[in-house]
Amino acid sequence: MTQVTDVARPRPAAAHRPDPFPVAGIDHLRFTVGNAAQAAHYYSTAFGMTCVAYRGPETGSQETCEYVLTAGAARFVLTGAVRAGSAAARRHARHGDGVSDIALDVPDVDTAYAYALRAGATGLQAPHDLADEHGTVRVAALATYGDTRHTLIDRSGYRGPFLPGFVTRAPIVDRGPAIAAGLQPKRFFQAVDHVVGNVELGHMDEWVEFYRRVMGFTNMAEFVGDDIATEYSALMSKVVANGTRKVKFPLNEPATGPRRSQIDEFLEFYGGPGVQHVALATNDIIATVDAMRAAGVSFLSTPASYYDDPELRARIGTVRAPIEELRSRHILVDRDEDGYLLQIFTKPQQDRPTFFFELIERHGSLGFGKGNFKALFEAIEREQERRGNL
Ligand code: TYF
Ligand code: FE
Repeated sequence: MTQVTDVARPRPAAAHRPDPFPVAGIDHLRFTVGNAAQAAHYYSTAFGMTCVAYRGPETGSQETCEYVLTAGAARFVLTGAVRAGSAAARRHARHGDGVSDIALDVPDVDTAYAYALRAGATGLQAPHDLADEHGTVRVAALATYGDTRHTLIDRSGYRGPFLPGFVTRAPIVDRGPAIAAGLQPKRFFQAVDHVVGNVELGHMDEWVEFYRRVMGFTNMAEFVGDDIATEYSALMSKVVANGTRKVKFPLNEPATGPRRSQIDEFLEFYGGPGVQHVALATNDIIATVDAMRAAGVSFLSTPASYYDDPELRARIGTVRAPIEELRSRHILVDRDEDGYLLQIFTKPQQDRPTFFFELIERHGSLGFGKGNFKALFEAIEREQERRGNL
């Protein structure tokens, strides 16, 4: 079977109007968690990530312990509070585990920051240098929805393991034997595909407008409008992306439906707007799901009837694996005019019913699985019901 590779469809840049806020990609995602030492272990064992850097009390950082883990181009920073009453401890007390920072790789931090402030963004940290023996990094930070931030980073002048102050750290587990035995893929995923924000009722368009005005992002076609919202999803959703489509931010707000919106559940338990899910791009979702399940990660289940639906079967046509292989793993399929995608969603990743992950394997499709929204939202609602939050 032919493998169609992920086709990016960059829009031609307007030559006369250079992008004032170019974003090259996501530099890292920071998760502020209750116990970074244990989270680093989870992401190493269950997500196949590699610990590459660390900073904490042993390296002169008194307030937090931070572990940097990578899988291909995806980089997570896990931050835990060391001291009672510290900023990280206070944040965690309110929100629980979650994404506190979607750090963006920008070529010119000062220009981007100045432009963002003129466009009405809230500055959290003015541009400044961080330096050590490996070189200099330029950083600044902007506020986005809730208590989430965008750190802006230009690391072109740096060769260290992560950022100044971090030291190289050996991997937490040796996955070599499992990889050699064919029990685990070398990488479970290779990049962050998209990062989704949940915002309050009536505020989605404001945040779409924020990304348009501040970062020059544009709307992608995929959205959940009124029609779908009232029928079953109880949410509205729009997607904004940068010019290259490499950075994609869907934004959700609750809608009034027959049942309590999953977005309202998030907002209540998280204590406000925040990152709902991160989609991780994999080139072998079957191997990844098998490895993650074997390590104890739980995924949402899909009724067998989903795979028997003749309409779905006709629409998706032939994909790279037999449907049985997808059905047994609860992997969803969607196809649009550009190609198809395979996707699956984990259950919430912490005690609160808030943040979760998606795995996505794209074969041409630039969408988000619109054809799966009904089945997906029904699966989420089954979980909400089990928690007594429907
Ligand atoms: O990112 C997306 O748009 C898809 C579908 O609450 C989705 O992953 C949309 C809203 C939602 C959960 C998943
Ligand atoms: Fe998604």
